[in-house]
Amino acid sequence: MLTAIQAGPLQMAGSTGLDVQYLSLADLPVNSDAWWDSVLGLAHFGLQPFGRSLEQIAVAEVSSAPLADTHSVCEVWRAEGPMTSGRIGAVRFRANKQLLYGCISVSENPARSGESDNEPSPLEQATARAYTDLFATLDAAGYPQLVRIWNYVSSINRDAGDEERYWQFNRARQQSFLSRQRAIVDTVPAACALGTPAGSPLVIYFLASRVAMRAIENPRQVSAYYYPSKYGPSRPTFSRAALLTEVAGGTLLVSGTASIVGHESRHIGDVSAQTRESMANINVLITEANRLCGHQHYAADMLAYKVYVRNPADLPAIAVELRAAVGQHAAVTYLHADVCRRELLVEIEAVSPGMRASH
Ligand code: 3EB
Repeated sequence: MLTAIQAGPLQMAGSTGLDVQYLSLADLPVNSDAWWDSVLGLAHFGLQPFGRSLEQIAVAEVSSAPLADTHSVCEVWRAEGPMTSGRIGAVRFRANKQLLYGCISVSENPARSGESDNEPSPLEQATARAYTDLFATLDAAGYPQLVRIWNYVSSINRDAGDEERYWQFNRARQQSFLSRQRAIVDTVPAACALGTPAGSPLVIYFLASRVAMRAIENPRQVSAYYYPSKYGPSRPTFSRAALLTEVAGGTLLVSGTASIVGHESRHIGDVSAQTRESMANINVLITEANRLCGHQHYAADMLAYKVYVRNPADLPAIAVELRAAVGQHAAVTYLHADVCRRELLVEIEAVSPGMRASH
């Protein structure tokens, strides 16, 4: 009787909720259709290929190694079905009624050298191609609101011509938003942009929605879309966090967050202090999210974290600070990756768990 009463409203609340799990390859079931039915998308992190072909599931393959005993980590996004899967251009996607997960991998074409003044560099061309197909997918599938984008750019700190590759990525990204008549301030998606090993393709995965999300900025930081031009001629197009509305599960998605106050990098050379500053920024975003939703719903110890570490030797120092900030129970996944400013040693992103009644 009690179960029957609870099943009604709780199932409703959970019908579009979003959840994330971090699993090793060995944890993925081979023969359980039911388990895969509620997978919205998957991102695999490791130097080896994912190695399984799943017809209905879109798998992003990111060549960043986990800094743990396992060779790979699977980030599994879950939502309630029914779901449909498909492909538009180079994007693979899977979607339920309100949310779409998509991923894309584009190789840079070195034959198009980009040496001449007018021709976009290979990275800019790859970025433009990826975002063209990404926006085409949102239009065709009907999920207009970009919520969160993960960008993995090979050799992100390397100089190319007289600028950094991250600057080229920023130019092409901003241009892609503009050419689609999309906003490049205020209502932009949460995001991150990390460096992968030389020669890796550009890998992008993303979440989009049929319902609105709230973009959140950090009062301690200048919005990235208003950074001064010393950080590159084209500003980065992202918000500090995205908050899905309650109908979409109320999930909080915190962008890649680093040791930046105002617009300046802080604590150069001190990885422990950079970790503390990054967590101070995330705590401010949690406070902002609670203010927007009107009650104390989000807390640091209930988020799941992904931590990008530039130098693997820094892992112990980072882990000490992180546990002090988030407690022993929060899920934390460490990955080896370059952060987009050379002086930044660590970057942290986070997701609130789903509010789903089941699983
Ligand atoms: C920063 O706050 C650090 O270019 O998409 C964080 C999150 C960073 C997203 C992006 C970059 C991006 O500026 C770097």
